[in-house]
Amino acid sequence: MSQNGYTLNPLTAAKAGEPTDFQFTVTGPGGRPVTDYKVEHDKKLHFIVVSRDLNTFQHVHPEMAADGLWSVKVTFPAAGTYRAFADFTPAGGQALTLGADIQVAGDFQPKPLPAVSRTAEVDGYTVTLDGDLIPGRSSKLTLKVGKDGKPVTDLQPYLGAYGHLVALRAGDLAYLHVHPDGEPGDGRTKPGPEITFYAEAPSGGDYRLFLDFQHGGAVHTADFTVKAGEGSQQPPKPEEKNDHDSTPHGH
Ligand SMILES: [Cu+2]
Repeated sequence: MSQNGYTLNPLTAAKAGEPTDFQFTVTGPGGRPVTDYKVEHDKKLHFIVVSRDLNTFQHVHPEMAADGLWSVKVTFPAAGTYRAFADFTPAGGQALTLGADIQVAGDFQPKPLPAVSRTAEVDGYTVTLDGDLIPGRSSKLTLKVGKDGKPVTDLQPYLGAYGHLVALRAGDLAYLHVHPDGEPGDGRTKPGPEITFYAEAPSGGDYRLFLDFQHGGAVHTADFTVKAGEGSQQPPKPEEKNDHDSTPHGH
C-alpha cells in the first residue's frame, strides 16, 4: 500500500453488481494528497482493479479534482475481495505502483485460477501467447492478435502503444514490471499482428496476464494464465536455440 512515503487510500465502500463512483487519494511523504503527476502512456494515473482470485480485470482512468481526489466509475461484478493498483509517477519522483484491498460485501463464491493456456478468445479475436516467464530475469513475451482466422495488422494505438500488458502473480498479486518493445510511430513497430513485451517474473509459480489492445474503435482485453519456472518452458525454436543465454535486449 505504501512505497517511498506514498500511500493509496481508498475512500469508497464498494457494492456488488452496480456502478460505483469509486474515490481515492494518493498521499505523499508529507501526508497530503498528491496533485502533481507526470503523464505516462497519455494518463497521469492508471488504475487496475482485479478480483482477488484474478478472474476479473479492469483497467480504467480516473479523473482528479484540483485537491487530489480521484474518482472513477467501477463496477465490482460480485461480492468478494478485490485488489486495486494505482500506477503513476509523482512529479519529480519515481514510477510507483501502489496496491490496496477493497472488500465488497455479500455472498462470496471463490473461483479457481483459470487453467494455463496460450490462447485467449475475446470479442471475436483470438490472441496467442509465445514466450515464457523465466524467474529472475526479463522474458520476452509476444502476443499475436487474429480475427476470423486472419492476422490483425491494423491495431490502433491505445494510450501510446499497440498494447498494454499487466502481469500479476497468483497468490500474493505481486505486480510485475512490464514494458513494451517499441511504440507506434517509432519506424519499426508494426500495428500487429504481434505485440512484444518484456516482463520480469520475480519467482516461479502461476501468473495471470491481461492484454489490452484497441481495434475497430474498441478496447479488448485478452487474459492468460501462465506458469513460470521449471517445466514451463516451450522447447526453443531452432532460430532461438543459440539465443537463450543472451540478454533480452541484445538482439
Ligand atoms: Cu491506464
